Amino acid sequence: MKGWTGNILRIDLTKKTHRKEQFTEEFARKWIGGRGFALKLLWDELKPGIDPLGPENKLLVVLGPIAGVPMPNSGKTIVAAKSPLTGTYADGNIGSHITIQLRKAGYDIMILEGRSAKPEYVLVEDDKVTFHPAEDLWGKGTFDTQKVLEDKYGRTAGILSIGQAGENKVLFAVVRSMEGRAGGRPGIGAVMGSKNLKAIVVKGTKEIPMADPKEMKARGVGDLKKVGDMDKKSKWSVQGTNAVLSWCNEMAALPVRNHRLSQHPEAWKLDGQRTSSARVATYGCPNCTMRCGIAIKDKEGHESEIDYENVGMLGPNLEIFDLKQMASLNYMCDDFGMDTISTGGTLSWYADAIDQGAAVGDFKFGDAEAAKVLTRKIALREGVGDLLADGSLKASRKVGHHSEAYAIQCKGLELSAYNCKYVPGQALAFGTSAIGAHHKEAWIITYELKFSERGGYGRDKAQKVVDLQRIRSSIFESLPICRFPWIELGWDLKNYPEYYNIATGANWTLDDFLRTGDRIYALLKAFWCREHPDTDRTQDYPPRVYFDPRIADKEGIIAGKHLELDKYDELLSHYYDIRGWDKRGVPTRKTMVSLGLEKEADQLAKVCKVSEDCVPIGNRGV
Ligand code: PTT
Ligand code: SF4
Repeated sequence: MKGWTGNILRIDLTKKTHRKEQFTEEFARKWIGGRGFALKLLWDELKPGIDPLGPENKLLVVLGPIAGVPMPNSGKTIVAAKSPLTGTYADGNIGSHITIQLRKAGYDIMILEGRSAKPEYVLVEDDKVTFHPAEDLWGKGTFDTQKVLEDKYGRTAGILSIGQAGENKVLFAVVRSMEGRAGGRPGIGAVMGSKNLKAIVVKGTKEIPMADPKEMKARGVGDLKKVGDMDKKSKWSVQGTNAVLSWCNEMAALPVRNHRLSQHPEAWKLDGQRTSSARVATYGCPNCTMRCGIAIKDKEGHESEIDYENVGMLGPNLEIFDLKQMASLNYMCDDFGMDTISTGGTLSWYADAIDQGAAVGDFKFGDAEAAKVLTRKIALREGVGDLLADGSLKASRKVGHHSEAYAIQCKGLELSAYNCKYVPGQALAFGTSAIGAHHKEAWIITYELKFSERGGYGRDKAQKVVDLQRIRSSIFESLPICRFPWIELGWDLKNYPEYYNIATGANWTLDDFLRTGDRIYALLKAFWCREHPDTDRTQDYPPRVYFDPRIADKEGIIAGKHLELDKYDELLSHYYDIRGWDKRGVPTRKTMVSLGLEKEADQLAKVCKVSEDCVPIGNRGV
């Protein structure tokens, strides 16, 4: 097998054993790598209904055929498990030296099973696996943990770690790597913590097998330079991801005050120009010539990387417009190892619930000092932090008083920083994202607001969401590789099948990837259905408050506008038609069989009703 190492490293944390297993070429060609591998393995190996924080859950670190080789932006790793936040398959895409080191150690997949009796970290050095006590690291933040392990194993060792949030099983704890990287929004850090696993360290010395190593090297060197030059010319990484903040504000798509507003006159204080001027360092992933991570300092001098999602959710969404205060919250999330998006979304829900009289407390929008106190409490699960550490949906269900309506989440995962109260296509993208409301599945907002009718429900939007889910699931999450050269610089998509072919000796076209993307998306949704057998189309709705005329903006370019339920439902039906899913949003047997998922359709049918075929849109009666 060329391109893939063909090896799985399976580590049992309970028994302290490990073994090397092989996967077949058929498996590799059907699922590519990254998300594809992780999804199929978790589908096969996890019994439906298991406790995500129990020892029976598995933590996967997964690569693919061009991960870690010197190709543009190929330093990404997938971390995956069943999520404690959403109760379904979850993954995150994280830049890390582990991408290169694990491949050089001879593996594409690492599966961590069971649970250590005491805090530990695992060290993988080629074929050797050792278990080390981590009591001295337990209770430390991710910055210190990274430093201790780097001092011991070197700057280029592959290191993944968790902070106190993961240790305390905050349901939106992330895994961290290097100075600035964070991945696994739906609680992959909590799964790692539940296994008493503080860190994973990998060092490898082998050659990564390639079908055409000469061509790979020549193409890689040339393309890395070309992407770097394109970036310099376009100046994209001068402001990086936060360039989008002022655009969102202008377009009335910014989350302000828990999405009750979509614009704010003070938003400029946190825009790309301000964050770029405050830059004290630049971070990036391995194998990248774009290096988009802008690091700034807070008042105490703590340095952390800010990206648009972090700024949007910890800034305007909480009505905090002081750059240094926002930077403090960001630093705390990074050090505790906690997702900035869900932290911001849960805190804003809490301020809203107090405002609406649903919860008792003294936290208010705009109170940065109180937000910092609460952030610490969440990470340590102290006092009200214990409630908030379960995320906005679970917290709202405990608090009651209709506060679930303004928990800004889908399938339990808080929305990334785009206010969709009058952006139906992006609302559909969040609603149908099978891992919960993450923009990485389909970011159609720029297409929608630049090239399509604002507020319209045209079928083109459903098609666009499907197209993006196809491309992202198969190419970017499964090779896996960073999508920014394509999104931000217009680097041609056709490069990726070419890289894949050079690595594996295959002869794939873009269409082969798109079809695999459909297979992955059908199994992703089937995973959700298997875990939630009574699922229905309302699980693919955006937050209910978007349909409520009472929260329409009072002024500005979308004054009085909001989403309309009957039209959204029709758009959702178009989406299901394109996908070949029934009116509940469950993939039909016919669709699954056509994608090579016959066995999986049988398995799904044991717990959830699976329709044979779709009902044409006119007969749905929605
Ligand atoms: C990603 C999500 C994002 S997406 C952001 S900012 W973004 C937030 N970053 C966080 C952070 O930082 N610290 C923290 N404690 N929590 C954070 N939560 C949020 O997590 C990231 C970049 C970015 S920056 C984006 S868009 C792109 N995402 C990619 C993706 O998803 N797939 C892909 N193939 N390529 C991508 N390239 C870009 O990578 P999750 P990273 Mg992350 C500090 O993991 O779970 O998917 O959540 O990976 O290495 O840090 O790079 O405006
Ligand atoms: Fe990492 Fe940014 Fe480079 Fe992508 S563009 S590989 S996120 S540094």
